[in-house]
Amino acid sequence: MNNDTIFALSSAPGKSGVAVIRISGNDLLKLFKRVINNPARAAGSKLPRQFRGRVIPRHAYFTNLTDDKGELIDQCIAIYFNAPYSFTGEDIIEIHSHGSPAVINKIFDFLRGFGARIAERGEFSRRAFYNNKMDLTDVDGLIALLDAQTDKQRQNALRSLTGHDSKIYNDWRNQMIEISAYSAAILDYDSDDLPKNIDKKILTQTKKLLDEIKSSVSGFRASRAIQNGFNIVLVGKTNVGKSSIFNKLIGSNRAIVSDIAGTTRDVVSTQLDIDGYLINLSDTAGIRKSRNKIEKIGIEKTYTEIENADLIIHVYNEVPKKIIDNEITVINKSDLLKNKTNKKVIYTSVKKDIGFDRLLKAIKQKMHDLFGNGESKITINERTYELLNETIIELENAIKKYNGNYDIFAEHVRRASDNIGKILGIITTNEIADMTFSRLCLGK
Ligand SMILES: Nc1nc2c(ncn2[C@@H]2O[C@H](COP(=O)(O)OP(=O)(O)OP(=O)(O)O)[C@@H](O)[C@H]2O)c(=O)[nH]1
Ligand SMILES: [Mg+2]
Repeated sequence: MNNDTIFALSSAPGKSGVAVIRISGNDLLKLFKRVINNPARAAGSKLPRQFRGRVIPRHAYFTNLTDDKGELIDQCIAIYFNAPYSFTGEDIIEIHSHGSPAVINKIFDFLRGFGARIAERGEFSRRAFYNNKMDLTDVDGLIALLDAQTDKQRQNALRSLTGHDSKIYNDWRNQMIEISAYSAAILDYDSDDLPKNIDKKILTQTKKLLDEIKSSVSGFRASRAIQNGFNIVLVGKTNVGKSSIFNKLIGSNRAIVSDIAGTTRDVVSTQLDIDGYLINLSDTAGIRKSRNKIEKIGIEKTYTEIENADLIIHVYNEVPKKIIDNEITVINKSDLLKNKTNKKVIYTSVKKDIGFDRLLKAIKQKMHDLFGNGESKITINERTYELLNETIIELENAIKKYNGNYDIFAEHVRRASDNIGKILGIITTNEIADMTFSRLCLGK
């Protein structure tokens, strides 16, 4: 791996109060001494003691940063993090300058003068990974945290960033290594030399592990819904008031409403935050037999939305014969109805603003059912999901083929442990690492 000196703007690009430029490399003490060789004086305070060659790590130095010609670039704060006590495990310098594009460019030029180069996407984290500062699940957590929009996403991301998930994975992996070592030992050693009933014990332990991993994976839908949003789709016949309800729920007139049946053609979607959960709400074309080419395409799209939905809000204008269990059944235009006694449905009226408290409550209840029961103790993404499923298959095969075949059993358990190793990045192919780091932004 390269360990030349890299730098990047770690704060958001553009104009800001303060910009943070981060530099990582092998030995940055000389560069740091150059950065702080012109101490600045904070308003109202004395000039700090002149720097006498000894740099204090993690200390904020206020400095007049100058270029080669001695011209002032900006007044900055500079901090030195000595290896290995830094994010990347290398020496790191942080320069906090004024957040102006002109200043930032000038500092970049200054750093290039020292032979440093701009970092690639995710390169800081990649270095942290190769210096054993983070494993891949920590990096997954970091990516999720930077993407987090809602409080729930923040909580889950932090949980994996702070090592909670790697602890569980490491525990699983250690157990598998132990199981496969014992099963190999059964072949090589006398039973007197091994713990009592070891054959039964390893089988029981493997089954227990399998159950635990399976139950974590079953929370994937919830995990994914937290990360990508919970998909709610409004469906029903034309003209029942789907677009009106959509607008009501989001509090703005995004979707076109008209008394012409077949108004909505394209799917109209927006995101909202309900109780800290990210919701993707979609309004769709009303379902009816249509000869209109465009409307037909719209209706096709409705079916696709239904397939990807976590929750369907089915809108009618009168109580249908069959109420579908896992949908929310809404009877809209209830201002036009006399009989409103069915307990299984929610009567709404956009016109009279009736029933939306109940609808919101029902949505929350459905979300609670999904998240409350299923939410996994680990955060699973597409990458880890695939590897966990492969782990499950290996463990199932191990148990299936157990029957005294300890070498085959050991081999399957070992393969299962390799998959967990891949999740952690202990066993890594460059592809996995590349895919993960390329999802990070510059400066991370
Ligand atoms: N009386 C009454 N009229 C309503 C209510 N909700 C909607 N409408 C009217 O019903 C008509 C159809 O509403 P939309 O929201 O466009 O219905 P839609 O289900 O989206 O229709 P399509 O997009 O064609 O499938 C409009 O004229 C609305 O003003 C309601 O609660 N009561
Ligand atoms: Mg509509």
